[in-house]
Amino acid sequence: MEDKIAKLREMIAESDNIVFFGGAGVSTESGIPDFRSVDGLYNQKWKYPPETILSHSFFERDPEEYYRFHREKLVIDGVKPNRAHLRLAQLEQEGKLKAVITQNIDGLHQAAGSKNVLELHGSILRAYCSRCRRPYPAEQMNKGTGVPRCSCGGVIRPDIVLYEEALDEDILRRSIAYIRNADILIIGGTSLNVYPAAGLINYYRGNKLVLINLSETPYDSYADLIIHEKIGEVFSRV
Ligand code: CNA
Repeated sequence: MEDKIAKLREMIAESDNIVFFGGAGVSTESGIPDFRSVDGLYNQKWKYPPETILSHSFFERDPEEYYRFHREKLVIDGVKPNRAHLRLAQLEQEGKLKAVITQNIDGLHQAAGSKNVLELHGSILRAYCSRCRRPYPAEQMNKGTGVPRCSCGGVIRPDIVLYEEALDEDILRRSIAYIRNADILIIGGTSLNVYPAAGLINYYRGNKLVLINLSETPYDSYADLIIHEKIGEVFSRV
């Protein structure tokens, strides 16, 4: 572990073109459960699996149940950025990190001070009407009860990409460009199981692919440096 941290520290010191690509594991140390860890959302008792509730067709069919899950499981009071978010923001300020590409929907990278954050799956901190697309403050959607409705009668929805929905093409295109041109690509806190996001790794052309994840991923053999440790812990030391 010491050797690997030292190696990563050295790599970071030498580069000014680092790109970070992360997922739910980046926020678990802030108290937000991920999907696939033992205490993640997939292993909790709920009427339907999270993938079903967080799908476009389920949202249309049963917005009431969707919002029960959304408010209980996705919105967590008082969460703060952890050492991984904070160090990434600092690396951007130092001119070393070009972009944070995240699958997370919690807004914690921006809360930590990161400016160039590409949110592949949107954010629960934004809301809009699913019928007329008028924007709404997220507060009302995240805190209220029942199904929030627009003055046009449409259901207000979070600005997140639900399962069955397409990713924003512009964000995807920009993410690919950052990854393709990166000197170092650090991937962390993601099981690399959710596509098309996980496929972004294939656009990297360098030889400094760093993977920081508690559990194994299908891409472990691609990594030039692999660290199976807590990501907040790792970033506090580099
Ligand atoms: P995932 O499939 O739940 O995988 C998370 C991975 O992170 C697992 O492989 C864990 O082993 C690993 N992990 C957990 N904690 C740590 C830690 N402290 N340090 C290092 N590794 C850790 O999540 P993915 O992001 O890969 O899956 C994509 C989904 C999950 C996206 O659509 C997200 O929107 C969605 N999600 C987001 C949040 C959030 O915004 N915070 C929370 C839960 C789920």
